[in-house]
Amino acid sequence: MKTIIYSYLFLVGLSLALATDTLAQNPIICNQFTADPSARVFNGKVYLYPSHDIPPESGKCKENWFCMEDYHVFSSDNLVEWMDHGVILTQREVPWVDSTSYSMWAPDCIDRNGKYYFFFPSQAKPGNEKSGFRIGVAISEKPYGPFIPETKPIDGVRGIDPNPFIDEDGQAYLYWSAGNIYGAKLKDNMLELASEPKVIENLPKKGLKEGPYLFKRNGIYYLTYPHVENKTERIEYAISDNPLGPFEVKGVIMDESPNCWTNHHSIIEYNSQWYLFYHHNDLSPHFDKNRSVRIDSLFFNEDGTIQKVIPTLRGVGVTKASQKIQIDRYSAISKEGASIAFNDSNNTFEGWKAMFDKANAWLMYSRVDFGNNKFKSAIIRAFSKNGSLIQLTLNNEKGPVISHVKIPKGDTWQTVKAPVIRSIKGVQDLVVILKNDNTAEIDWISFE
Ligand code: FUB
Repeated sequence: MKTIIYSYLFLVGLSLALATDTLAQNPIICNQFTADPSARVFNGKVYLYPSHDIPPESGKCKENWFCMEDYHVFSSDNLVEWMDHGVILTQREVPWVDSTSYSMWAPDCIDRNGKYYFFFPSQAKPGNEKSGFRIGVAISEKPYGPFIPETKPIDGVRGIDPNPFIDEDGQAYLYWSAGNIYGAKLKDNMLELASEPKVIENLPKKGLKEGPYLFKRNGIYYLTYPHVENKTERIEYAISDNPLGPFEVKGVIMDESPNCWTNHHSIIEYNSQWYLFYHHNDLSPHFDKNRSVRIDSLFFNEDGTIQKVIPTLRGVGVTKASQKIQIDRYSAISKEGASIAFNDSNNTFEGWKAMFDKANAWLMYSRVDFGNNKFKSAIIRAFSKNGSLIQLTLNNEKGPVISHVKIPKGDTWQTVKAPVIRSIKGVQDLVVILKNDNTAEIDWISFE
């Protein structure tokens, strides 16, 4: 799968935007690993502050463990195209951080009085009783940096997964985890605690809790957190009428994910829709410490409770018909004869392909925007050893046919064009069906 990511390289004061392809499906960023997504809305845009997993190199990081040396920030105004603003902070730049620890874990960011406060955990330099995981702050005038780190971590805080929150009355709070979830008031300078840390009570007693994320909606404080109820983490929530509790546990937002021990999330409202940002190890199926950020829509019930979010490959947002539509990020799939696989299992950043091996097998990819254009051709990048016939329909596999695409037999990938046989307007669900008994593999589909 390909994505459009704009990377900014700051070279001698010159910023250069690089376009690669990243387009709205899950995971949202496919040219690097990203985890622990803290999403924030600043000045009408969504900013994403994830952790940056890297593959552990021997001698550098502990084997089979997290390896994280810096942070990037990404932004988007449609949740589909993400701009990578590059590295905003590295372990080398923070005076109190042990720069050999590769433990720049889950961060978060908040704005106050025109400044952006980036909270991050890391291992403090060894040698005194204050080493271990501490939480520090770096400050910027802009959401995308440059961030200047404070010389010392926050006094009185030991742990990981910082989450700042500012209430409507202007009082700021900091939440973090260290087995339990802790909370305290912050001073207006956002750099010091204004109250003693307190364990947030009434959360599940058994099983690790971490990654707190607190938000307020209609006067209710929602404390959301990954918790190991069974074997791996699932995302749960509790509510209160006070930011420091007592909270009442309300339920599960996302069930345990197969193959990935951790989950970590944030929740935002953007353009009148709520979203859950979370992570999974899509691009690293055999090593769950190299994770990737996903987004799915989140809905509330009338009484303020949260509906469970079922993870999808399709993710959120609309894909333009003229773009490369990665149908392997499907919304629905036939019971048999269709599957997905990596294009190159040795380089998962090359994305996925859809595979068909039975007549009438299909995949549906929802929300393709055909606009008002009269598209004349469908284009498919495909591979078919013995030649195959692909039918494109709208809505479902029995819906109106928009194109018949003949994939000639061959030993290599081919880009094949076929006429669109009816006018298509607006946002439509696209269905791709194999119509004969030969096999076909499809990388992407597009319209022109
Ligand atoms: O990313 C490292 C750690 O994994 C985070 O701090 C936890 O929340 C878990 O996601």
